[in-house]
Amino acid sequence: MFLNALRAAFAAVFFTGISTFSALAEHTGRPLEWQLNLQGAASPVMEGIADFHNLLLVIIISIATFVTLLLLYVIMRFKASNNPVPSKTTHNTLLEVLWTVIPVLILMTIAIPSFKLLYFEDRAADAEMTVKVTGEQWYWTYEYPDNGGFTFDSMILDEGELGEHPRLLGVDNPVVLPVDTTVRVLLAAPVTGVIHSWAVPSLGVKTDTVPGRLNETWLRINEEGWYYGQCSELCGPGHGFMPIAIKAVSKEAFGAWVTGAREEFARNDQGDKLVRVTQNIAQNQVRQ
Ligand SMILES: [Cu+2]
Repeated sequence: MFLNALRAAFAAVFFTGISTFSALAEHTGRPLEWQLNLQGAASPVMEGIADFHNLLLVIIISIATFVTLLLLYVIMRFKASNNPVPSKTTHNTLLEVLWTVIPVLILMTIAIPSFKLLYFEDRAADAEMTVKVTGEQWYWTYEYPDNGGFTFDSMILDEGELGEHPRLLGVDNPVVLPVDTTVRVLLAAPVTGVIHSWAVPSLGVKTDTVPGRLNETWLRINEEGWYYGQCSELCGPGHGFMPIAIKAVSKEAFGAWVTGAREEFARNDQGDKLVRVTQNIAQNQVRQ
């Protein structure tokens, strides 16, 4: 408890300085130990989110500093010993106009880029390919309708199989996507299922998969590499064990992967997946 409070205080103090450099932060595609601030941006949407976050931080800190200094001044200047005869002023037109107009201007400064970003994130007008994500209990299924329509399940790796993947974030079948390609992502869950959320922080994506509804978002990955995320809607006992791993590759490598994947997943026997989900949950819960 105390440690958490200390950590929060530490974060608050150093947040300002570090976030100034966040625009320069290298994207890692994964969380780092003792990380402060957002994960480095690897997509146009996440770059927009990071810039907007930094703008808000400047505004928030400026307001908090101004109010604190004003309060200290008033406390000292108007305390009883310094100000024995209190003023009976009740109105000041200029001041009242100012404290109405200035907040309105500040809110406009926030609202305009906020709505611009919101609509930019909403959907891609000119997507080059589509991937469908289905939130299952408790793993993800991916479908590539434009590339031959193959489907596969993506399950968490056991600790012994992790290799270079971070703990609880590695999967057996990652989502492979080409870089510099606008990808429309359709998201759903089986009607007998529950709500999940498909979230990859460094790509600025977080959209719910809702039973009986088709949601849409998009992403465009700037660089090759691995990008990790997690289900971000509390969905049941397997919620912490359904990671998302995206492997971003060149367009040529993606073409080659599609050719192999169409064959591999055409004869994919998924009969044992319920058994695997149960095993994954049991093993990971024991470890915690
Ligand atoms: Cu979940």
